[in-house]
Amino acid sequence: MDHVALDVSGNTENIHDKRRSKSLKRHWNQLSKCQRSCIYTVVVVLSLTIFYLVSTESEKSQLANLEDSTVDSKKEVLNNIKNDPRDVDTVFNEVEHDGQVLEEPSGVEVENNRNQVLLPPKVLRKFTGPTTPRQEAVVKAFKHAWKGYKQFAWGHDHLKPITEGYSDWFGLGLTIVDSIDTIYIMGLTKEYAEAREWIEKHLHFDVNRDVNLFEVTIRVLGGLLSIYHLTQDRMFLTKAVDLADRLLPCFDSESGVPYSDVNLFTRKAHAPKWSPDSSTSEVTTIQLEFRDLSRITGNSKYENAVSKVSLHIHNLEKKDGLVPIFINANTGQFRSYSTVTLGARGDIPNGFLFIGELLVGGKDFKPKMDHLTCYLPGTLALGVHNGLPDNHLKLAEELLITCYQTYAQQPTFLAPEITYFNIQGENSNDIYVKTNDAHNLLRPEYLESLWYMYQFTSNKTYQDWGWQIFQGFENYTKVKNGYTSIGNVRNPLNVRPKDMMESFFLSETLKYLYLLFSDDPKLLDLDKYVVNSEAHPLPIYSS
Ligand code: DMJ
Repeated sequence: MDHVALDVSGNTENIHDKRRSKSLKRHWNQLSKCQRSCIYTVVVVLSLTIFYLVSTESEKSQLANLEDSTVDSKKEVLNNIKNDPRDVDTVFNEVEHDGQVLEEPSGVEVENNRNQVLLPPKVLRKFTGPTTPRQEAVVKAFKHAWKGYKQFAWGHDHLKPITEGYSDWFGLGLTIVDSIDTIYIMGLTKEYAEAREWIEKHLHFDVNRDVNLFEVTIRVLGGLLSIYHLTQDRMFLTKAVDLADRLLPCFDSESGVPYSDVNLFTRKAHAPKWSPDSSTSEVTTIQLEFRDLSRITGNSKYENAVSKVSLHIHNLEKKDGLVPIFINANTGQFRSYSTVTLGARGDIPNGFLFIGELLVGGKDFKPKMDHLTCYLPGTLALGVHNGLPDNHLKLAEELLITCYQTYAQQPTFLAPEITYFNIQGENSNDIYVKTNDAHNLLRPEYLESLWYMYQFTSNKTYQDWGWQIFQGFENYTKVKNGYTSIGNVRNPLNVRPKDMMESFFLSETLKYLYLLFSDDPKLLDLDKYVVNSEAHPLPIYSS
């Protein structure tokens, strides 16, 4: 038997090599055909195994490199796949939407810890347009409003439909950004293209203007994030990140409770001009948007800012668990003796349940209910759906009836801004409206509640109530160039049009009506989406 000698001398190397090769060749020739085939097979199998092991290692190291770099879309998708229970094909297919290859990101910075980037549950779905006659009527209303806005107020915040003009509050094209997800959900492709193009080309945030943190967060940041999730179009995300970075200085107060206003260009934040305090509801209602942004980008700074506020307010001392309406950003304390607007309830002649206000730090009760409060039945129902006690649903149903009365008792079938309740039992009327409170701003809160309640109970009466209210809007607020707020719901002969169509009419009011009239209970699945304060759906994350 030959052996291989270890030769350390350079001179003899070639001779040994030749001998060894001759000897191997002789052995090979002596083998049978079958033996040679066996050896071939073993060599091929071994080579394939080695090749597989080497390429797996190389892929692992590529992924590790990605984790340290600024993201680009393909890298992000690759990375997200690691955290995503869905299969690779599903995720990649979703990145191409409706045959449109998605934008490369520009300037979206993502923090290094890529493991923090979470994909939401699979929520992408196609919205193909109205399927019921009532939905068709709502889409027609939307198109009418959009046409007027496009003609007379394009790129401005709000349409003034009577004087054929516009009004600018923040100068951010509010109506477009606020309503683009409604457009998408209604399946309006032409309007979607117009809105998307305006946002891409004209929505810039380096404007030397003070804006309100809450309003811009719920309407603009929420709008951008929502449409980003619905379409996966990264152009919207890029804009959202830019905006959020300009809003963040609001949170740089001593207490962490945000200032109410910020200049988007100088990024200087401050309290409102008329008061040292921020509004408690405003500073606490901007959680979803900032948390969502941290989940998408992997940058925890947005979530950190808002969760600090949440923790702070939870830790403050409260009376019966209720909080006053003002809080100081510097001290982090509630304003003494301020009103609690959502505080108590009492029976009136026909036993309607309502929400009143506690004044002077909770000492006096005022039987007054803003239309804004009619969001509460829906929120209670959502709570029950997510595990809160069942008796909250009973409360929700009763409040829903009371809010219905605020519409049904007016000859226009439209609710006033504020309703008072007769708790003295002086006459047989349950409710009354003061002249200064008789306006209707096309608000959505009650329709929002009807939609939630319909989602969870399937009670078609709620659809019918929504339809009655929609007829009220059609009869008394529809004008030649859109829809207008009105000054008096009590007089159908003179509703006193106020010449203003707020963005939330398209963002919320018409969206909730469209959803309410759907025959598909999962058109917007409340186990997959959570809806922000301005009706912008955002995905629910598992953690
Ligand atoms: C909207 O901007 C939002 O719903 C906000 O939370 C309250 N006010 C209006 C609608 O009435």
